[in-house]
Amino acid sequence: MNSRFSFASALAVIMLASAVSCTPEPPEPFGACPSPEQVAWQQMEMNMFCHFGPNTFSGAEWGDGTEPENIFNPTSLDCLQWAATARAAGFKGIIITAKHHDGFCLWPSPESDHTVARSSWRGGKGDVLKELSQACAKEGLKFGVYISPWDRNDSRYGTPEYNRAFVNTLESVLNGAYGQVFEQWFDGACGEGLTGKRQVYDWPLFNRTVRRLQPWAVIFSDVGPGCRWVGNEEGHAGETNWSTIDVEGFEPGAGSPPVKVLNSGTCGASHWVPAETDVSIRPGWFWKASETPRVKSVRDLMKIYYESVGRNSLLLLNVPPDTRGMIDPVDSLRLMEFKAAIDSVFRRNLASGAKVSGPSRGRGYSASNILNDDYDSYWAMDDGELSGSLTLELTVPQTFNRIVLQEYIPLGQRICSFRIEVPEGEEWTEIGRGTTVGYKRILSVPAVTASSVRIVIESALACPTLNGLGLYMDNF
Ligand code: FUL
Repeated sequence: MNSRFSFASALAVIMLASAVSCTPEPPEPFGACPSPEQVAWQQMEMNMFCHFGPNTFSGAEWGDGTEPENIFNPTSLDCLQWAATARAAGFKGIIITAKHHDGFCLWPSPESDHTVARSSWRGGKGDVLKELSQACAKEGLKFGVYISPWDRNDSRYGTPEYNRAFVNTLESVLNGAYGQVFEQWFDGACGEGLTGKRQVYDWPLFNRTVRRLQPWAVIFSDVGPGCRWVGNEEGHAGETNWSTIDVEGFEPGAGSPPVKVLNSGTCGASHWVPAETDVSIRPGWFWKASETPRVKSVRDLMKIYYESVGRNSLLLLNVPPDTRGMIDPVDSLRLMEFKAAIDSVFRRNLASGAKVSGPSRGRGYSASNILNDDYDSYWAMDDGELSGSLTLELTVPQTFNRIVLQEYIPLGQRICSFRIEVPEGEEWTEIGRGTTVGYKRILSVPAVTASSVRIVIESALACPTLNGLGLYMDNF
């Protein structure tokens, strides 16, 4: 080693060491934080719900469990058509009603006599879960299941024995036969069964069973543990929507927190249980020919999008297959129009290329991080700073009426209130304000043309973070 080389190496080591010492530590996670699976789940943003079963053929919303198995007879089931439609519409996964309250199983469950195996569909050899899980894999979608604990067919319902049977039912779906399940949907409904009795559900046992067989699955119920019901079936999360709630002492169904709490979450609460907004594209959950003229309009769907995805919630949009076992052409056309509308608004971020300035905790956390596409690169302020503002100098004046903000949720949800300002003469004037941000907040404001924009974080529970910002124009 010559002396010049060793001098250069020493210098490099010193420079590296000083650079490292100048890089601040990331903020400590704040309060209840999401698991990596919950972050990945939230990033899916929109999934498709498929209500399908005997009700599709009977016209009921709640079958009573006495329907003959042969009523289930799709004439040309095509799960690939569901999956291709879902993918084209921008959904990232499909959740199917594997068993609704009528107890009918869309797979040959060994735990029940009320299944596809007892129907003449495909000679009793059919399995909807198999076909759908394979179709999802082919289309690059995740596969999830709704399995209702309320069972109006099983004669054991209403006795402790039923809880054991329900665990076996879960096992036959979650044991890997259908691959990875990204979400297990637990309906809290607990009505009377065949014998007029109600079941006392063993929720801890049900959740343990899911965790044992599919540890990555996000478990939906009124109170999670993975994600929570948003408190209505109309498609809107609260304008204030915390991903945290207190779950101690609550359980799905009658024992759940008030719907207002489910809708808005609770600031600084003990558990990370983000909201999922389930809503149907039709008036009912199951397909009915009579409801085809009432498929929601693109305008309705855009409103739902803004009030779910745009309010820190995942959207689970029900698109029920028809009696052929296919997505109705009216629904699929509407989905394509919906996707085109979303794309037309969000295709181009009018803030891209802007110069962003504002206080940060230093190198690695600068304000400009809010405009790069790396999810894990974010702006953060110094510990103890609970308010602050970022200023964007746009390359040219832009007209916009939608502002997207994203918090870096792996470190917890922090922002309590913010406002957006544009210059008016020498002053800044407010054009809109909001409370929570979370994974994604889309704020609607009257269209404004500006060449600078200021984002003012007014209050936060801990130093604020943001990893995304967008300005868009919705001409719809
Ligand atoms: C409810 C059920 O009773 C409805 O039939 C539907 O499945 C909806 C998604 O959940 O609790």
